[in-house]
Amino acid sequence: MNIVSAEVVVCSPGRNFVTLLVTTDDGLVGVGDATLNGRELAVASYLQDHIAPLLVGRDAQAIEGTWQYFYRGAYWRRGPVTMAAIAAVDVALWDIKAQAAGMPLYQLLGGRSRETIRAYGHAHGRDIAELADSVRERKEQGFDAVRVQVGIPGNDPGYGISGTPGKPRYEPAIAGPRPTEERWDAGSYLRFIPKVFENIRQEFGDELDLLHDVHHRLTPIEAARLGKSLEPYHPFWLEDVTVAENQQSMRTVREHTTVPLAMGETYNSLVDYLQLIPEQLIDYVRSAVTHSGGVTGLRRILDFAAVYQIRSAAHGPTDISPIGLAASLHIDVSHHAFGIQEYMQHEETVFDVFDVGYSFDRGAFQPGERAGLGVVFDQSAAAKHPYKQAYLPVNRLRDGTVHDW
Ligand code: KDG
Ligand code: MG
Repeated sequence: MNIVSAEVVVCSPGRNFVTLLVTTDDGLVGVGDATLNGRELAVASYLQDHIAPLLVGRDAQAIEGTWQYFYRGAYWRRGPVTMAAIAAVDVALWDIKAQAAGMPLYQLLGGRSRETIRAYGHAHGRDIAELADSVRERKEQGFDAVRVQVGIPGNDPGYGISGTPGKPRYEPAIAGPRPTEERWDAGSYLRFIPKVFENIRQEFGDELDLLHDVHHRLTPIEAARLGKSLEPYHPFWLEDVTVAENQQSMRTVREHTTVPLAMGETYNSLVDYLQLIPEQLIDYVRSAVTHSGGVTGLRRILDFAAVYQIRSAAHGPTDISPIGLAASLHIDVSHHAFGIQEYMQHEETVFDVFDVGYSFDRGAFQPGERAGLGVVFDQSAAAKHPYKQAYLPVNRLRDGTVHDW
């Protein structure tokens, strides 16, 4: 079964997505997600200009060989652009293989390891009262694990907070010619967050799992202090407490707190974890199929993590398209090392373009029983939503110094 065409579509049904469509000589079409938030066109060009011409004529069944051909064969390995492009090829080929086999992808990945896929939802508010309303809403939807993000008094609405009153969703990538800017102050953040956890625990009790994303903003010793101060409220995890490049930092955090730690949404391969995993400096890997070389790349990471009792927690924000999310769900249901799946719901317009076979009910997913990945991409619907330039925000300290976002 040979590949006869590989087409890249960039569309924006509410937000930007990069989709790869791979067609075989017997008419099967596999889809892959290559969305890299705020840098979409770089991956589109990588796929269009450097990968698509080499894909045509290759054996669609040779997934591992094709993965290695684009990973090793390019000489320039790794990096978010390369690995998102390889991910899209890999997922499209797995989709084709499972369609050809007439079974949902998870069956090819070994079949079920569990009955349902537990997901955590997002809650946010400009203050604690608004956050509590948002947590209540998630509980009513059936979530029993909720990520809590809140505005810090005296600061602009920052990471994870919708600045628009009444806007239920937080979408960080804002369409426009330049990034928006936010301001950040670690001192007021560190003083306020324990009060937030205290209030939310008081109102919602001990059973609800609470997660929090620091988004790389603290120094290691600040992160250690945050962890210690939150221990009485037993968070499910703290995510990205410090910059992800220097893995050594996580040792300082680990030595000071028993709060579980999650990291990895900005990583793109197994080798990014060569210190964090064997030294057991984290409890959850946050890699997504879309940003870590596809089903093939992510399964390698999870097999390695499993040796050290570290579990998966696939990144699932709105910038992972329904194709990337579906691929994740097939791994979630089949891999032994599953921990939890992030779910930041897509806007309804997204489903005009992506017809999905997965389902979500009362805090849990099912990957669906359609053959393949289970997602059908509607190219004519996509054409009605052209690409819009959009950027993630830039973060600054109070004095204007650029800081980690
Ligand atoms: O593109 C960046 C977002 O996906 C990221 O900021 C979301 O941190 C995030 C999360 O945990 O979902
Ligand atoms: Mg995160």
